[in-house]
This record gives sequence, C-alpha cells and structure tokens, in this order.
Amino acid sequence: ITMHYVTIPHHPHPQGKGEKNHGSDFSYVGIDAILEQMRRKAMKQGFELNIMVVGQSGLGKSTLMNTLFKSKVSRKSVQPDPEERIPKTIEIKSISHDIEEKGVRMKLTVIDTPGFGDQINNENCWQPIMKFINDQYEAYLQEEININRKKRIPDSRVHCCIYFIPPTGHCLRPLDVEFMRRLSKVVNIVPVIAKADTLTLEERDFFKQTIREELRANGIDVYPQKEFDEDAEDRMINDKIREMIPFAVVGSDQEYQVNGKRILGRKTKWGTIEVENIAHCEFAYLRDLLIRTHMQNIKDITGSIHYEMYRVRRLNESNADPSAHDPSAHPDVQPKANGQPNGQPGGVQANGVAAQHEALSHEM
Ligand SMILES: Nc1nc2c(ncn2[C@@H]2O[C@H](COP(=O)(O)OP(=O)(O)O)[C@@H](O)[C@H]2O)c(=O)[nH]1
Ligand SMILES: [Mg+2]
Repeated sequence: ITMHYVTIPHHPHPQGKGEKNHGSDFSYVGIDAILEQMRRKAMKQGFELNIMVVGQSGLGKSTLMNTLFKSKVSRKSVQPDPEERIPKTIEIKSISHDIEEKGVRMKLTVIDTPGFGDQINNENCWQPIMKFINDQYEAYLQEEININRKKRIPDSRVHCCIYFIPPTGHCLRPLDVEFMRRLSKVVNIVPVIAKADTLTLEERDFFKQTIREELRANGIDVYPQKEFDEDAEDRMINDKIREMIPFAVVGSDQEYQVNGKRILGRKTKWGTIEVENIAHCEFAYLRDLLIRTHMQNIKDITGSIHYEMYRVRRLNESNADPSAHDPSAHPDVQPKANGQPNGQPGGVQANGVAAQHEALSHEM
C-alpha cells in the first residue's frame, strides 16, 4: 500500500478554533480543527435515538418514558402536551419528541410495545418484537441499496431495547430469559428492574445480583457487551456499568416541590421518592447511560454489529436465491445465520467484529 501525502495549501484567512495562536508556528497543520468542523456538522444535523420498551403491562413502561422526557434532559425545552402523554398501549407505537438543549437538537423516539407476556400462553411472544426490529433493518437496507440513495437515510432502527423485569425479588422467569436470549443477538438490551420502590434495599441488591448471575449462566450478553469494548478505558468504564446492571428504576411523571425545588417523584404516606435522585433509585444512571455517556456507542453498535449482521445475512440469502425478498414479512422465516462466520462461499462478508459476533450467535 502506498500512502499519498497531500500538501495542505496555506489558507489566506485562517478560521476556526484550531488555528488560533498558531500564526507563527509553520509546522502546525490544523488537523485538530476537524473537531470544530464535526461539532458544527453535528449541531446542524442533530441527533436521533430510538429506544424501545418491552415488558408486561403495568410495569411502568409508559410512565418511565414520560419520566425520561420530563427529566432533566428535557425539562427546560419541552412543553409537555397533555395529548402527547403516552396512553395505554395496544399496539407497537412510536412517539417522537424534539429536544433542544444549548443549541443541540435531538430527536428522541420511544417505541412502546403492548403488554409483552400478558397472555396465558407466552410461547413465541417475542416474535412480533423481533419482527418489528428486523422490519426496521430491512427498511434501512432497502434505502441503502437503492440506486437513488437519500443523502441521509431515515433511521428507524431500534438502537436500544429496555427490558422491564417485574420486581419479584426471586429470579428471572423463563419468559425473561427467552426474550433476552433471543433479542440480545439482534439489538442492544438494557434490562431494568421495574417499580424498584416495591423492593427493600436488601431485596433490591440480592435481586440485582441474582439477575446478573442468571444472565451469565444463560449466556445472555446485554449492553454494554464485553466483546465490544475497544480498549482498556472502555473496559474500565463499562465494567462499572456491568456491575450495576440491571438498573433498579422508579418512574413518575408527577412533579412535586421538595425544599423549594421541583422534582419528579412518587409521593407516599412515608415520604416522596425522587426518581432522579441516585440515593433513591437508579433512573438517573439509566438516563445518563442512554443519553449522556453512551448514546453514540449504542448507535455505533447498532449500525456496525446488529444491522451489519442482518445486512450480511440478507444479502447472502438473496445471492443464494434471487427471488427471496422481505423475509421480515413472515415472523417464522427470519433470516438465518448459517453458523459459519463468513457466510457461504462467494457470499458477502460481515465486517470483522460482526462476523465474530455472528459466529457466537447462530440462532435467532
Ligand atoms: N410503585 C410504582 N408504581 C409505578 C411506577 N411506574 C409506574 N407506576 C404505576 O403503575 C401503573 C402502570 O404504569 P404504566 O406506565 O401505565 O405501565 P405500562 O403498562 O408498563 O406502560 C400506573 O398506575 C403507574 O402510576 C414505579 O416506578 N413504581
Ligand atoms: Mg404502557
């Protein structure tokens, strides 16, 4: 491989932060100014995040999403419209809010799913959710392979799925294990203990530990996945998160005055639970993970691992059988991994990490 070095023409009117104070330094090229360029571009484009919530009815999914919209991420910028309060869910439904803070725009979309596991027979109840996720990958793929591609492909892919575990204090139910085992291979899963205010502190700690052990025993890799840590720093930060998972959350869309401050909380006979107070529950950790610290990584893993695996399977499949299209229309005919990391001979290859991941998860 030969490398070409391009002489960078001298700009007559230096602009941008990176070039400040370097007037006399002729060895200074100004590469660091790329950060300013990226920042400006990102400000213009804004950010998008699609979050899905899954769990039995009554576990507080809709309330928690209202909490997220009303919490400090958005309290100043969004005038909550009573019509927009998330109603009782009967079908998979997306609601988007545009949030703006310090000039940065963000479109936060929540995909609310109807009571998962509400039936007497819950066999295969993960299927409609798997189908929805694959349908979004398919829509993205179709846009991507279109000859007349849009400059910016609309992204409805589910970046993160928050799975609500009922606060039983015992252990995961077979249904929870089944859902997370299957879905963790196609989407980032963040498990939470719903309505954590119903557990005592000891019960909460014990339940969290039990769940972590069960996830490990069942080979369920929730977000942030160890195998995708990129360096020692990632590992250190993510290990701390992995030790805390699942987050024990409490949701509320009611505001109260406590010591002159407006807080989101749940008022009880014995006091008010402040949902954003880390001494009371772990909602703030969940919010910070999703928005403040890991949003870009959650989206990167969606694109470079989960979507990539879908794309490779689909393209290999249509290479093998050109008449095959839109497998996501049939929940039973999900794209199959062939168990080989690199697909069929002559097939499209997944990028390194996705291929490795695929080799680990040849089942959907
Ligand atoms: N104790 C407690 N109750 C909650 C919590 N979150 C929601 N609820 C209540 O549980 C009920 C069901 O909440 P909802 O958000 O509609 O649940 P969904 O069916 O999962 O969307 C409502 O009465 C909520 O006020 C929580 O964290 N703790
Ligand atoms: Mg609901």
